[in-house]
Amino acid sequence: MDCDRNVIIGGVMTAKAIAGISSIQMVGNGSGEVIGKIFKGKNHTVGSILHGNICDGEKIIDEVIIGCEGENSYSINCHGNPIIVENILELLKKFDVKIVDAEEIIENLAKEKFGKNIIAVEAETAAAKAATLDGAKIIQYQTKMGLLQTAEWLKKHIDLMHIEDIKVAIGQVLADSKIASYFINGTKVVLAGPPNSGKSTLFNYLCGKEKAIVADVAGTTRDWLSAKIRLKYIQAEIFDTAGLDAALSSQNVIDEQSQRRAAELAASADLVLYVTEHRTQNLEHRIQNKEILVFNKCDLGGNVSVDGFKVSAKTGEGVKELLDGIESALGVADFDLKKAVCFTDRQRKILEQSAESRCQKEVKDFITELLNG
Ligand SMILES: Nc1nc2c(ncn2[C@@H]2O[C@H](COP(=O)(O)OP(=O)(O)OP(=O)(O)O)[C@@H](O)[C@H]2O)c(=O)[nH]1
Ligand SMILES: [Mg+2]
Repeated sequence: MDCDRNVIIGGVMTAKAIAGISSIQMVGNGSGEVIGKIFKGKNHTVGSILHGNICDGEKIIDEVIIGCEGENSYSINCHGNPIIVENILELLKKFDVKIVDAEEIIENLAKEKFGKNIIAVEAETAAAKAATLDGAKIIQYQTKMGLLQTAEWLKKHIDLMHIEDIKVAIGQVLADSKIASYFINGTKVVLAGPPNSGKSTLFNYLCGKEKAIVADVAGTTRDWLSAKIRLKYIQAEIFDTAGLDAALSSQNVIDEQSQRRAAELAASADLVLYVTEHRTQNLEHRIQNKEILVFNKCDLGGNVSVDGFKVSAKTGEGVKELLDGIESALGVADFDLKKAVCFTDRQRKILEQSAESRCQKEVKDFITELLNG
């Protein structure tokens, strides 16, 4: 998106919810004149905070506090009632203010603030959406050190480096970025395994509520369910799926679909918890890579010969260890937050392309693109 200062943009910066106050931001050349036409109160100067009314002609819309943050940047802090907010936005439209979403405004303000440091500009919007505080910290670190520093260093020294060493360095950044993305975006964990093994019971235990139907009947779950849970370091979206059973695939259209969906979800997961009964240890549908084995119903006894987590979704035994195991398997438990990582699709694509490069010159061009946009 280009930052055209001659178009005045405005939008709501606070979440859409019932709230005491809302904040509407307006940026672009001529914003001050718009404020002059709709605000009745003291004259505004840069840096001032004013109390007064937003008016449509003689009609008062709301009593507000206006922050004059720059010559062409204003925040209108009004009451949070959505009708008031809507009325102010409608009024702004009358003065040719283009209403956009908060992300576009943040990006515009960041472009103003950081100019050509595109990584810092991208960081502003990405950090606002980060799923955890550590995720936001990782992003902020990339704007001065981390990715910025690594890219600048590579650009400077690339001609003296062997192409294979460059690829190893870039490969490391990409591998670390995958783990960083769990802090930034959260992770997808899928419960899969044979029917009746206790997947839905475990899902409910992890969510802390009876969300999924549980029954002592194989094939209880057909459509998948998901819920977001907070682990020690990251946020995870967990999915409960239909029990995997080859015989069900050809039984009828619904079972065929639920089998396919379960397999697709498992394939797209960051991590699969393969849940099987402690006593039977049915490993027929294992996903092998990116999975951990969960031997459920350990309260009923039995011995396990394979590595995995012994749990009881009924009593909660072993679940804490399982949760720690999830974060260890994803690599977040001991992840150094001060690593160089990429955090947008643009950055990732450029790094992936540079890792495929055949010569230093090609890599240099990609790194220049990474830094300059
Ligand atoms: N004793 C014991 N019973 C359990 C445990 N976990 C689940 N069960 C029981 O096992 C039966 C099946 O549980 P579900 O959670 O519905 O199993 P599921 O894997 O979701 O089954 P499908 O949806 O058919 O694939 C229910 O009767 C549960 O109460 C456990 O840890 N211990
Ligand atoms: Mg189920």
